[in-house]
This record gives sequence, structure tokens and C-alpha cells, in this order.
Amino acid sequence: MALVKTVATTPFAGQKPGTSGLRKKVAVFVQPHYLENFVQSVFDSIGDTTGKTLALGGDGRYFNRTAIQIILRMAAAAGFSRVMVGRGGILSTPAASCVIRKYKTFGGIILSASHNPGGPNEDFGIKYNIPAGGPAPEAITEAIYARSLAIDSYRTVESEDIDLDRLGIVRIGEMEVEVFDPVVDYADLMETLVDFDAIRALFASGFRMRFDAMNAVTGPYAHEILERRLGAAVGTVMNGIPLEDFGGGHPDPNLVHAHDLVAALAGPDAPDFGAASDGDGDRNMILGRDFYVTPSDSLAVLAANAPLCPGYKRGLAGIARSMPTSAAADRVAAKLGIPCFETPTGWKFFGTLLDSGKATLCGEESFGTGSDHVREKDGLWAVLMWLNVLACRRESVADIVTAHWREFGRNVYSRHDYEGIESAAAEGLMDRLRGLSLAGTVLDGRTVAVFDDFAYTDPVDGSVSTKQGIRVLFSDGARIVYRLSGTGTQGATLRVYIERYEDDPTRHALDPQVALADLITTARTLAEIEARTGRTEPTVIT
Ligand code: G16
Repeated sequence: MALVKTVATTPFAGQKPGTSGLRKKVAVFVQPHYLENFVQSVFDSIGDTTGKTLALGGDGRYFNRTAIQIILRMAAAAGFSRVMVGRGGILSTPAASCVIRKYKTFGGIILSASHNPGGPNEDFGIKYNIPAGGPAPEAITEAIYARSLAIDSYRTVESEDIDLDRLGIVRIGEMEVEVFDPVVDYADLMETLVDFDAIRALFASGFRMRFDAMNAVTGPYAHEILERRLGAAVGTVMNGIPLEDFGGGHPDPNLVHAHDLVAALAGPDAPDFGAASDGDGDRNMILGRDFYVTPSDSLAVLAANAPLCPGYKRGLAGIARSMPTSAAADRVAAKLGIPCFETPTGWKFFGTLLDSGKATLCGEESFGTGSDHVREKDGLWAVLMWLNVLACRRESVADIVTAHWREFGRNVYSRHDYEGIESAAAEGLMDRLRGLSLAGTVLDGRTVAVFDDFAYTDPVDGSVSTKQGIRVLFSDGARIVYRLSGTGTQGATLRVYIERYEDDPTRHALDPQVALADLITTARTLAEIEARTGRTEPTVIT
């Protein structure tokens, strides 16, 4: 039996989980006791861990393996009887959720800073997911944070590092550590949801695709599912080897960072379909030949076509989207006669809706789409759903989306990010906006119908979340939303979301930056962005 060691420590400021867990620079995480303090705060906040099973894995970024060894020793000291670790310390975020649910573990610890870069000078992250498989709700993250401010010791055991690359069971003291294949359970789950035969037939007919794994966690999953199980040509998966620094790239599947994929999908000889996923495999970007599908439209198209996929052929109970996500999905829900829920940003807010059966599909403008099959957004699942739809409809991505706009109208949409601005300037900008009184006023010819800071009452558990984004809702249906990102590690990122509805099909093909030009100007002027941040242009436009 390994000897439990109690190590004295003192609290670190700032161990407050953000939109999705604690994300900091690696230099912060490698400070003595930093990771240990947080992990002990988690174990102290989730109830009795004695005899329980924990799932553990991460996106493979720098410090992943070291952190896993530390957490294993602490789990043994906390009395867990078993930890299930993905081979190589790898588990995509949706695969972690799948494993937690399938094996009914006492939740899991996921090591990821998602789409943020990795490496010794970049980012690391950690979060706890509850037994339902989803990110811990605010009540738990608040308890973890409160504990981290009071902690004076943590518990660990003396033991050698285990071999993370060898499948099988080893022991740390009395605790079993099972190193398992991180891909199989997830791939098997996908086979129950989408029509693999139909997709195999699509690929056999000459359909070509590129999937950019961005040298992040989805490489092994995509090779197995797309190339081995579905018969896509070898080479369909690009950047498929997970690297600790993601090859020096920024593993964020958007038009700026997935530039290799965007280039590959341009021109007449381009493949029919392109997709990318992020550092931990929960985000997705969908492309057709010379055609970009916004995440908001992707959710709406998948919702409208879901019954083509076996896992959803009985239809949807409801749809949920985060507040800044466009209202395209609302139009589908209205037509289907099902509810559409508007939640704050953060996948954790979908948990109660999925658990209670109120929502089947969920999505966010931040390249997240998912369903009730797990409790995380799921990049490869979205790609497979699209493939299923393409296999059934045998139309191009562009034709499917433009037909969708003709049927429902287009919610023209764009997000402008101002990254790495000074935190004080960002807070000042938001505080000033909050102090304005705009309802009933006219801004550049549009009347403001509602002006507020979004607050949400969870319809299932009644919990209330306030200050979730400043909304300027115009009487013509257009809107501007301002939020500060909760996932960055340096300075602040101001996100500005701009949207208006266009029902004239002759105007659907317009570039959103052109179609939204007047609102974009209003958004910049109203928030005094240039004067307060010194920025004349956003860093990233999606
Ligand atoms: C996380 C959350 C998402 C959220 C996104 C962006 O995604 O899980 O729900 O939409 O961050 O959040 P923010 O706008 O605060 O940066 P991920 O992929 O980073 O885990």
C-alpha cells in the first residue's frame, strides 16, 4: 500500500475556472504546488471520492503527460479505486464525456486549453466534468475556487510514473490504473448515431474530403473513423499527428488559423468537403468548395436535416444555442414546432437541458455543435452528421446551405474579436456600455428595442447567471452583442457579435462584412473601440 503524504501549501490567487475550466500559461501551471492545489480543490469539492472511478486524459499538449502522473498519484491518495486513462494520456474532450457516461465514472479530469496554442511558452488547462459527462456547473466551479483560496495542504502518494503508452492495468498503491484505447468507445458511439453505410457509399462514389486535425487530438480519431471505418482515401486527414505544440500552430478551426484547409478547399479541383477540429476535438469548422458555413448556420442546417441521421430519425425534442449564436436555429425550431433555448456562452449551460430531455441538439457560434449523445460539444460528430446529410442529399455544401437560406431566410452574422487588449481598457469599455441607457433611442437609423446585460435563469434547476453579455437589440431584428472572452490567458479579448436577418434571396450571397457594414460601424462607434483599445481592426473575424 502506497504511503499517503500530506504536503503543506499556500493558496494561489486566480484559480477561478473560466468559461471552460482553468486555463493559464504553462509557466503558471509548472510552479510548485500550482496544479496540485487545484486538483486537491477539485477532489475536496466533489464529494466522497473513496472507491470511485475517475476518467483522465487530455489533448496531448505540452505538460499533459507530467500533469497526468501528478493527478494519478493524487487520485490514489484521494481514495479513488480506479482511474481510466487514455493511452498516451490522450482523450479528446467529447471522447472523455463518452467514456464518463459509458463507464459511469465519478466524472473525469480533462487536461486541455482547447484551441489555445501549446508548448512551454503557451497554454495549459484543466477542468472537472461531472458524472453526467459535462463540464461542472457554476455551483461546483465556485466551490472549487473557494476551496483553492483556503487550501493549506494536499495529499499524494510516493510512486513511480506509470507507462502511459502501454494498454492494460497497473496499480498505484491499491488504485487500479487502466490505460485504454482512447478511440474505440468514441468511434463505436458514432456508429450508432450516423449512417456509416451511406457515408461509405458516398466516399466510394468518388466524393473527396479533407479533414484538418491541426496536429491536435483528433488525428487518431479521424484516421480511424474517416479513413479506416468509412473508407475515405488515405490522405483525407491532414496534420493528423498530435504534437505537444500543435506544430507551432494555433489549433483553432477558423478561417484564420485553419489556413491550410481553407487553401485546400479553394478552386475548381478542390475536394467536395472540408472540416477541421481544434486542440481537444470539441470544435469544428465546416467548409464546402470555396464555401464557408458559419457555426450558427451549421447548427440550423443540422437541426433541419437531423432525421436523415439514424440517431435522430425520431426528430428533435428541442434545440439550444448560446445567446451570441445567431437565431438561424430558432427559425428551424419554430418551423418544427419545438422549443429553442437561449443560454449564456459555455457548454456547461446546456447540461440541464440535455439531461432533462428538453434539448437534443445544441450549438454555439464559437465553432461548437453537439447533441445529447455526450455532454460536450463534439467536433467529429458534427463532421459525421454533415457527411450523413451529404450522403443522403447528394448536393454540394453550398447548395444545401443556400437552399436552407431560401427556405428560412438568412441570419447574416459575423463575430469580430479584438484579442490581447489591455484588461483595464476592456473592463472600462464594458462598464461604460453597461452604464448607458439606450432603449428607445435611435442609433444610425435603427431604433433600440432592448438594451441589457443578458441574464439567464436555468429552466430546469432555476439557477441564475447574470452579466452574460451586453445586448443591443434593434426593432428591425438586428442586434449587436458585446462580451469579454472567458477562455483567454493574456490580457482580454473583446468579442463583438453582429447579426441581422435577410429574407431577400437575391441578397443572400452578399459577403457578411458588406451586408453588415452599417451595423459594424455602429458597433465600433457605440463602444468607442478604437479610442479605448487603440485597435482600428479586429484581430480575427469569423
Ligand atoms: C469554450 C466553451 C464554449 C464557449 C467557448 C468560447 O470552448 O466550452 O462553450 O463558447 O469557450 O468562450 P469565450 O467566448 O468565453 O472565449 P472551448 O472550445 O474553448 O472549450
